Amino acid sequence: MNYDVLIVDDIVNNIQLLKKIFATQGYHVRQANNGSHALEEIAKKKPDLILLDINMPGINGYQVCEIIKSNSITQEIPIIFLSGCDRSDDKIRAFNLGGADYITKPFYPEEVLIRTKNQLTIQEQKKQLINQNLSLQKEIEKRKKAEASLRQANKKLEELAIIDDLTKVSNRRHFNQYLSQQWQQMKREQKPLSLLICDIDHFKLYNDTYGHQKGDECLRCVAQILSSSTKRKTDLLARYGGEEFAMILPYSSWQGALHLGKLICDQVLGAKIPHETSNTSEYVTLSVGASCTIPDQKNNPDDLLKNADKALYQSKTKGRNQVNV
Ligand code: GH3
Ligand code: MG
Ligand code: MG
Ligand code: MG
Repeated sequence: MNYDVLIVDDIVNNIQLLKKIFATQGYHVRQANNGSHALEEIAKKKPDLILLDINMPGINGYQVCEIIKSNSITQEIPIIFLSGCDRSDDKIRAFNLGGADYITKPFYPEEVLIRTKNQLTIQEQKKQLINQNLSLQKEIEKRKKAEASLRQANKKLEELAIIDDLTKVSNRRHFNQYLSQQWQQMKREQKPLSLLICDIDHFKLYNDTYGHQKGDECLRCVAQILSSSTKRKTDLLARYGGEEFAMILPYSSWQGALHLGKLICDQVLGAKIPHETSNTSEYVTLSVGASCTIPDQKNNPDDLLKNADKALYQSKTKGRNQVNV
């Protein structure tokens, strides 16, 4: 590689000699006769390596080194001191200032060449490491992003798998999962678990009168009303069947379930969705069946469902638009 080496020395002979040896290696050599000249050369173009004399008129080599090392742009340039000062104090000072190597004068040209090559190789390896590190970091970033979008996609899929397409409330599958989960939880805590099954009255007639599309709209509207009436974080509303919804109400007594059942009947009626062919009301109404139990060994979630179904049947036969338990 065509390295750019800056030789800083106030003795022209030294420079000439070094230039000769470096030329044999194909290095591009620049020269400076004193400290400030050296700094000018460095500012013009950053060299790959600096050979630095210590004793020079004006700024000495130590000071030049300090200036180079205190500048973030130039601090990585390897500096080899080349000096007549041969006391260990001088060398220690040079290394403390960040010098990479130290050669004493009079020097052997071969030694200077080898030490220069060593420093250039070290520098090359450092650059490679930095590049490897950079591309590794880029790779890590890329993978992190890919993982994040995968997680997001998975989350979306999981959500879709438990949501009813039409009404956007939980689907029957999620209902079943949640019911057995809450059954176990309430069994452990010995707390009541309530269930509401809500069935839209005369919905077949509604479809026959207004069409299937309006029927879908009505289902979405009722789902919305029911959804906003569930207050606790642990409550779950699901679409249980065609025009049937169910609510799982952990920690809710049968009085609480009845109260909520009554409330949603009132709210659906209060929404005044016209239903001219219903013989219950001129608006869409809801019939609700409620059940409640403290789970134990003797009963199971199916009993809770059966009881709510029986209560719903009562609501239907007693005239609809009501809740029974
Ligand atoms: P009842 O008061 O006894 O519950 O009478 P009903 O007509 O509501 O009950 P039935 O079980 O006879 O009819 C339910 C109707 O719900 C029939 C079916 O076409 C309709 N339905 C079920 N799922 C959907 C749906 O996704 N969209 C629409 N528009 N209608 C649906
Ligand atoms: Mg039904
Ligand atoms: Mg119905
Ligand atoms: Mg029915």
